[in-house]
Amino acid sequence: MGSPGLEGQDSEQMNVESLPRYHFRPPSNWMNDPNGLIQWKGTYHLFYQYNPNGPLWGTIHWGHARSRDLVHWEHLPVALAPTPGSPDEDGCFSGCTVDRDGVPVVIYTGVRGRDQLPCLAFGDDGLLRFRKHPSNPVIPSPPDDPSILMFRDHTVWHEGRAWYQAIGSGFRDRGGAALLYRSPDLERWEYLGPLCVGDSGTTEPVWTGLGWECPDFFQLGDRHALVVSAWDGAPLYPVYMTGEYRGHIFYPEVVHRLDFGCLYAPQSFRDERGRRVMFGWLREERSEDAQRRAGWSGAMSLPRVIESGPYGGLRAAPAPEVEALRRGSYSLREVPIPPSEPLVLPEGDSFELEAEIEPGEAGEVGLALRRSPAGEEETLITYSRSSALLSVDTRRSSLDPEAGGALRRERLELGPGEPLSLRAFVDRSVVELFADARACCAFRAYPSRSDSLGVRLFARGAPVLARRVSVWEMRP
Ligand code: DQQ
Repeated sequence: MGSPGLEGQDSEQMNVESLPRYHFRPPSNWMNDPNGLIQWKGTYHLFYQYNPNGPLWGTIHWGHARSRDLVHWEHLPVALAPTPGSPDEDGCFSGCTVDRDGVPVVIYTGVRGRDQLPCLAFGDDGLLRFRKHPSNPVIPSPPDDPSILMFRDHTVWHEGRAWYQAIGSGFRDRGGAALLYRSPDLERWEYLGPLCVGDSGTTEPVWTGLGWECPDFFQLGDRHALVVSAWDGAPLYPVYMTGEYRGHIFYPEVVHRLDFGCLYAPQSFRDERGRRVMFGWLREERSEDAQRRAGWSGAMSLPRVIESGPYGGLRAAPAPEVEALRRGSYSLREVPIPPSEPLVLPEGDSFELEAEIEPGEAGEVGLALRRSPAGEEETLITYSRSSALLSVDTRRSSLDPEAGGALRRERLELGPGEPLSLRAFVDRSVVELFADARACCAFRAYPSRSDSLGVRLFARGAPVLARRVSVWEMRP
């Protein structure tokens, strides 16, 4: 698999080579959270936080795209823009869309000065034009409690004969929170109390931050899940909690990071087939200067289908529709890999790799991506069965000092004899890794060399067995 033809290579090499080819993003400028996800009369709508005026965060609008298959997207005009002199004059922050008796209604956070308050907008049938509610904000202030640190972002659902929404928040000295409201019509809201409060004092099993951004609350089988983006003054990571929802309070039983990479502010929706489909914002990991020079920032994850997993966990796997982008497959079976001899796979910067590997009891199995011929640049994914740790190391992904880099680790226990199942989606500067659909890590790598295209599987310490390896080039 060669690198595709590149335009404008001379003017901005890092820009051209890092721009993803099959992950969604607007043609230029800044993008962050997915918003307002909905399948409306068959068509998927993806809105997103967007700055039409530049490649860094600011003047936040709602960008818009639609798709018939979750994979091929059509860009549409901006859906929501700040209205001067109104409660959203400084920004239309994150929110969601619901169907109120055949009318698409957007609930978002309007920003004016220091105020961040819930606002409504009504869409036409194509979701192309939105009319803002004349009485915005529909909740005039946060609950009267001086320990409330923040109040923004919305998850809305219908239950019994009422609408409910939870708003992202946090209590000083207690931790993140989702505050619950009820309404007969989405326009008049009554505060019921916290749906759930985190605990900023604990680090086990996962610290959930000082505040929760972008709450997403839904039922999955006989349990409920609350997904929040943990925040401590800056974005940390997304966390999911599963547990019981009883008497308008959510009692988490399992708490876990949803993704241990750069994914943030995920949002999900139930599609017409009944699937829970999620998108998340893939943050940049290079310097702000590099983003400014590139003229763009942020990418959307692939659509992930969320299901219940064992022990109250969640499983996330790319929607099967993504397979429509595959072409030219390459596959191998039952290949032993000794520590002295890596298994060299086809080169590329835009592909999907699926592997099932027997990691052995001793040593490590690894996958090197975006490797230059002599290894000056490489991105490493390793797994050790004995320590049950999956690592993603981008510290040597790039020789460019502005490219960032980190070592990330997540626990991943495999059952006795269970092989390691990996799926990696490489899309220039974007990588999304799914390990057995249980541990997910989206991350960014910005190799500076045009020959950093090598891909190899390797063993450290003891031989491993690659039971099955497939690689597909991915269509833009
Ligand atoms: N992004 C939005 C906020 C949200 C944050 C602003 C999360 O609504 O809290 O762009 O990334």
